[in-house]
Amino acid sequence: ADFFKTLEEKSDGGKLRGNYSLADERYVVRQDWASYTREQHALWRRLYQRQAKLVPGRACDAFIDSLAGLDAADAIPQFERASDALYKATRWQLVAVPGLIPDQTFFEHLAARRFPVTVWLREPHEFDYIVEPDVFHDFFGHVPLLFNPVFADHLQEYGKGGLKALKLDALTYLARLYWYTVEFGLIQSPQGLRAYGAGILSSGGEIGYCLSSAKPRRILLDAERVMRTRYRIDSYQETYFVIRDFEHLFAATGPDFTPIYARLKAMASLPANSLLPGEENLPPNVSAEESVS
Ligand code: HBI
Ligand code: FE
Repeated sequence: ADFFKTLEEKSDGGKLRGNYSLADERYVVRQDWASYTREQHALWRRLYQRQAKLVPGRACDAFIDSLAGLDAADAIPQFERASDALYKATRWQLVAVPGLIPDQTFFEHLAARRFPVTVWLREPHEFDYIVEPDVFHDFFGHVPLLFNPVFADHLQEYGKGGLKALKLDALTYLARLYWYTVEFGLIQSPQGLRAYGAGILSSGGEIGYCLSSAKPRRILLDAERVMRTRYRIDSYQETYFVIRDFEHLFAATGPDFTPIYARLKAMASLPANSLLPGEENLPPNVSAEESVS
């Protein structure tokens, strides 16, 4: 996928960051929890405390409810314990991985209801921005929503779709779908827009911007439109796609995408900031300050 460098593509043989023992052929490792240092647990607590203060009124209820139950505030979580709780809830499991893994392996895990969680934690100087997912992005950002049955089923279907897309040379389209939903998706709620994307929920700045700024587009999710739309890696998103609820997301990715891929291959992709004729640019939330005045 163009936005993640998988392990093999790391031409510089980039040092793999520690905290694990040997990987197996599915790139699964054992989390070496004892190897995390006091400083790393302290950094985890700082990251967690910053985000935990931001999510009320900004993250969707499903995320907030699950996060509370994960008891992950005081130290880097032990994946096995969280995996046991998750399995009881939605039959998903967590598998520890050393970092980005090849697309095929990634989708095979999702298709089998296994979510890959990176074992290494960013350095203090990466507090505000990290290029590749680390344990904070993966665990804080992705794991809570796996407790939501509809989202959990969607992600397994997405994994199966990814394996099909690989065979149809259509990975670019599915990577865009993942980016604009699982990573940077917004969802409607009676109280206004809320974030459910892991990339937003694990970041300090974008969680406010994505809901309240007048700059980005906000468009109701349509799978084909999402798969046509390029995205930004190195800045806040210029477009956010909005789902009405998780059933909307599940239904949007239900159909067989083969005919859509054929259409998309014949069309030009769209710039990240597109707004097509007839498309409604949904309004941002009235931010707390304004609503008081
Ligand atoms: N590997 N560990 C990990 N996490 C990801 O989110 C991930 C990956 N490999 C590939 C990948 N994502 C993308 O290609 C897909 O999201 C499309
Ligand atoms: Fe992610």
